[in-house]
Amino acid sequence: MKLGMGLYRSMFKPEYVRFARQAGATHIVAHMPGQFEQKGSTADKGSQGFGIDNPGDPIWTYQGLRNLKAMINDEGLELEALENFAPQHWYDILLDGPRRAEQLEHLKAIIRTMGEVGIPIMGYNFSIAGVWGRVEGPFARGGARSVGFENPEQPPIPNGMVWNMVIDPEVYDAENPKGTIAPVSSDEMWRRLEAFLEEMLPVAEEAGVRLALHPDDPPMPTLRGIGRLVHTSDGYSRLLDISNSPANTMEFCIGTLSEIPNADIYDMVERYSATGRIAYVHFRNVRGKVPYYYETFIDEGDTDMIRVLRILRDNGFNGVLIPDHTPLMECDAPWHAGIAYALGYMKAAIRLVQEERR
Ligand SMILES: [Mn+2]
Repeated sequence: MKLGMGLYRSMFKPEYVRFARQAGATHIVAHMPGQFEQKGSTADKGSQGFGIDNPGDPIWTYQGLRNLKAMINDEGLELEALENFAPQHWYDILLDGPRRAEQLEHLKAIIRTMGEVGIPIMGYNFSIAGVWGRVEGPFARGGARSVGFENPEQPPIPNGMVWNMVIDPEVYDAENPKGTIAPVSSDEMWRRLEAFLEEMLPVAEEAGVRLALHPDDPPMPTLRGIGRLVHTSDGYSRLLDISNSPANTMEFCIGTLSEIPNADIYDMVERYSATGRIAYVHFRNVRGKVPYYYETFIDEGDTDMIRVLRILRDNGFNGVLIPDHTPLMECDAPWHAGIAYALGYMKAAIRLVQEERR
């Protein structure tokens, strides 16, 4: 098992990679879209959700990805995965809209480019509502600020917003009528995911890239009128049943999965790590389950994270684990301190479970 760290788009800089190395990480997961502030909060920013999706970001070109990987390699780390397509790349794939075919071709080109550059995993979250509705508060130990979910009212999604980001009006179809996105059933979302994978998996296999699906966060059965996919303990099983392709894999989020009601996180870790199709792990802890939960420090939530590591070890998981997100610690560098705390804990815990086995 390998220790990794996730970086947001604004953090693709040598100093952040060196910080990861100093904290013991060997791998980077690059979270591609979004304008998350460096303070690291992923709570909503009002009516624009996470913000406006930056159109034409050159990071997605061959040159952009090659430079990103080179920058990370120059600091002595590996680039393990890209995380999340930009909403502008695939809103009509999610919405089954008129630009679907064109957008599929663009995503295939991105996957081929990843193969050429040598980036082995593309993490994705097949969702229209996206990560939405979270609040920020002093929910973690000692009043550390973190995000939570408190069964919010769920207004429908305005047209022009996908994955909780606003598509740039010059990119999004200007003729798109005002109003809101009509409800979509969960079965229809599964149908769209299957159609997406049918097109993408052969390309990914040929490029040597694995597509890794994140569970729906928060794991509600519907969010803002849109059906969700992986929000029960059987959700990933349905994903894996779609195709046996080695490119059809999971971005296995311990935090999100442990928020699923009436489900046992250790059973899920056992069942799914035994398939060998976990591409990488989001290793974070949480207190509570939907529709009420709070993100915590790694050692204070409902889940025994060391027990999770032992199961992963016993099933031969040899991929990367990243902290995902953490509470912010009270100091001049709240995000850095929170992540460094998680990485130190993870590094010791991984060594512990590996030594136990010898
Ligand atoms: Mn996650």
